[in-house]
Amino acid sequence: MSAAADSPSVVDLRSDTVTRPTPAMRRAMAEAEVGDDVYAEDPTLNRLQTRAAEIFGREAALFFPSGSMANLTAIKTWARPGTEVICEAQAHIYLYEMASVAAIAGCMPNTVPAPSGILTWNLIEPLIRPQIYYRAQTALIELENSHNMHGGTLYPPAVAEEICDQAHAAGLPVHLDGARIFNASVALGRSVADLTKKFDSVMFCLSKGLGAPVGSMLVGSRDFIDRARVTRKLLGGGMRQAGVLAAAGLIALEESPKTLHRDHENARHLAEGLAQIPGIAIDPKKVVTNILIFDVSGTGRSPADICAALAKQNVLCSPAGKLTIRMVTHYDVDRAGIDRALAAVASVLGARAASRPS
Ligand code: TLP
Repeated sequence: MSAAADSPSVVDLRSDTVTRPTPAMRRAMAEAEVGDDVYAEDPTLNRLQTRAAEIFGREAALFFPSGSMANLTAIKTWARPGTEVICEAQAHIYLYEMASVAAIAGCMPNTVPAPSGILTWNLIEPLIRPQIYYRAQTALIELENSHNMHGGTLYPPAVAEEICDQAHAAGLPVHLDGARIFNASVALGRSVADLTKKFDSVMFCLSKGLGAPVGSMLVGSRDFIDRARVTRKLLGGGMRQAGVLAAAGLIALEESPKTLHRDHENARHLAEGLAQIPGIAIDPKKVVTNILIFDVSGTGRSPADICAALAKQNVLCSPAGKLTIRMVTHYDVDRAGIDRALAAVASVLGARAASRPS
């Protein structure tokens, strides 16, 4: 796949993780001032962490090689082995992180499906275990915003705030998987600091829509981040001259949020075009960020079969479920690329192109 994915004629909609570092990021990486981060002596990494904490209005931040490791570190820092973590039934931590919640943190995920992936306190409260010594205890609640496998859906800020308030009243911390919290911020017109202020810890990714080659961050209180640093080292995540990565991360943090609205506009345009192709079911109004998940059961073809046929036309995307396909927009795919993808889907499904190139 990689040779094809490298060609400029390929429209790669598999994920926003495929974005390449910009020329400015590459320059900054080459010139980065570095030191040994296990001694906390990498000046560029320290700058990134300080800046991330500032942007989120928190005391401290910590850099990670991946979002999965940052989520696991947060879970392991908050929750002892033998306790439970409440999350939505299609949460990334539950479906796509190698069962690390159980395998490494020693916790049991306690899941509940939620409409559009958006939990409410009413859905969460019945999952909290009674405080009886012979019952496993609830240790943490985890939310995901935007919600990946529900198509980039968003928490109404009041719903997330109520969950945090009620959880705190019940003595429980709340961790946010905010891999794409900047997409949420742009779509909702609220700052990331405002959207996340009630969470006890927040993970966000530099390496998705923000375009950095590597990196995710945890933000929280100084005490939490100090403990998370210990957990990260325990997981083998102590890094040395990570400033070469942080240099790209700093640019991602400052510059990339400004252009995310284009990815959202492209996603809506793509959804509107797909909705006109017979056999595809998607409601474009529900596409509010950069992820589309659409049902292809009406085509009589499997998602894998459609994705394979699209790959032959240089359009890359992936099955999301037995009946669905996921496409993700990002800055390496422009409007012309989106229109090429639409034409390819129409041709693979034997329909007329749903959208003229703009
Ligand atoms: N998501 C990837 C795949 O793993 C599905 C993608 O292509 O979307 N939280 C959320 C909500 C994510 O979507 C992801 C990655 C992660 C955490 C993990 O980040 P990484 O890949 O850096 O470990």
